Amino acid sequence: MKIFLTVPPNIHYIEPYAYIEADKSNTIRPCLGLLYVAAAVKDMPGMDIRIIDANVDGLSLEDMELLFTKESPDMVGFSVLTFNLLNCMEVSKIIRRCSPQTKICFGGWHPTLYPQETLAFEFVDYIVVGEGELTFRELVKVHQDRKNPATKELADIKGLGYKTSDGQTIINPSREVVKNLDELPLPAYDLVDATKYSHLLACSGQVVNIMTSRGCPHRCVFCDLRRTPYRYRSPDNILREILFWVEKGVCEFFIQDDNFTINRKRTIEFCRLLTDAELNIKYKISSRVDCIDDEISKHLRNSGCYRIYFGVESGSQKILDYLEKGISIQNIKAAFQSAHKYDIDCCAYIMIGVPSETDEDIRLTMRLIKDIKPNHLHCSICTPMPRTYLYGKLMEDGVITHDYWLDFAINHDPSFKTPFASQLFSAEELRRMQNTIQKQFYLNPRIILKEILKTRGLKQFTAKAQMALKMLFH
Ligand code: B12
Ligand code: SF4
Repeated sequence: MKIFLTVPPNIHYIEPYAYIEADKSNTIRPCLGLLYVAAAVKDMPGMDIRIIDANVDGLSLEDMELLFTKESPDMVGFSVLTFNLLNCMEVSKIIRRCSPQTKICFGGWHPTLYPQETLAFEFVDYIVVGEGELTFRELVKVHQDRKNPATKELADIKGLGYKTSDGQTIINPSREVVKNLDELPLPAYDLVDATKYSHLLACSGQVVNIMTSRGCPHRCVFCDLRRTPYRYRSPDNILREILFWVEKGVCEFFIQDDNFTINRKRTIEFCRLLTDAELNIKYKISSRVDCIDDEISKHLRNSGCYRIYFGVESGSQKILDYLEKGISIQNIKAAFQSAHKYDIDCCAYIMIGVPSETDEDIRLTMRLIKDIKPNHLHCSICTPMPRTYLYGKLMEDGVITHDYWLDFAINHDPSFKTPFASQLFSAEELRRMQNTIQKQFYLNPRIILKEILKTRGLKQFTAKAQMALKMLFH
């Protein structure tokens, strides 16, 4: 069976909440969702599975058409976020035209949030809701047994959405999450050329992304992960993945977890294991500020951690409380102090435009940034994302009067502009503030000097200089 798991070219660009210049020059990462799904099926008999990443290989829609016409795969899978939905649809339309018998399957966050609406799209045959490994394996199995499986066979697959022969859309009961992540095979990196992926801010040539946990017990109102079942891989299991890469000459990793240090015991155990293995690797993580202290920082540093991305969000306690971050300004200061003490770079994610946020709150955020001295800064605009708690609450309170995300999920309008949530500032004002904050931060001589000192090679220097010029003249 021939399966192409596909990353579409970026044709449509829906402005996100991130700083646009940084977002557009975001270095391309392998899509871990697709690599995990591929790993779950690649050992099945007769399997010919490929990852087609249009962005890394510079493939246009025309290239895609040629490829799908020539290859005519049995199934194509996409990892669909709300923000790349339109791109996935463009390619799906082409596939339906040039290879009508190919089954098209949408998995990932968007179909999970909007299953009915996504399946209703005429070019989508299947959707997978939630974690995809087991559901996709079962779907592939019934297709291996029979090219066009009977409704009865599809009806038994938990987490699957499908269409009956008379065009009805059916969403099966959901599948429980994978409890023991150690049981999952490692992502199928053998299906991509990992050397093609790098990162502007990385300190070596090649970085491999790994995910060591899923879900989050915390309750930040803007986040899709709010109070989702938290599970984590054991330190031994993570080390196995790292060793696999070290043997291939990779020495830098990005632990992509939303919050790597939630479980203190696991963090320390992992760091000890890594330090004892003397692999001499570097890695970076994201963490909550209340999950870092001197002991953790010391272990992280000793084992090669060189940067922590922190969700700081705001310098105003009132705003932190509104966001239900569950942290204090004191937690933020202590975490940065501790990371700096152990010479770990810190990146602060901050947010402006939170409903009810005033000029004074933003001033407090800027003052906090001066105090905690991050090495990097990402300023986002608060955005009620589809079906998040924040979005629901603003609808309940009558601040959002029309379910525009549902509308987008149904109509997929390419001219859609993401609305923000500020009751005080317009979208233009927020974008202006975001630009000013980013520029002021990165055009500071202390930051420029540090960046130059850390730059490796002409290629990275040119990339950073281009980014700086874009900021200056934007
Ligand atoms: C890493 C990451 C990124 C990376 C890489 C994204 C990528 N292509 O993988 C980068 C930095 C590029 C990124 C960018 C953005 N991201 Co992002 N990102 C994440 C993060 C932290 C982890 C994703 C990940 O790798 N997970 C690990 C894998 C294993 O899990 P998974 O992707 O969910 O895949 C599983 C299932 O979903 C399913 N599945 C997934 N794909 C498929 C495909 C098939 C065929 C099947 C069957 C199943 C299946 O099976 C997988 C295995 O169980 C998530 C938060 C999170 N924890 O999920 C946010 C998240 C996905 N991002 C989000 C957002 C909003 C963005 C941005 C808009 C942010 C911005 N710049 O302003 C952009 C949009 C980019 C774009 N245009 O597509 C939202 C998405 C919400 C939504 N409604 O779509 C999330 C959920 C964070 C949040 N706000 O809560 N992101
Ligand atoms: S922002 Fe981070 S800590 Fe908060 S709910 Fe999301 S993943 Fe958890």
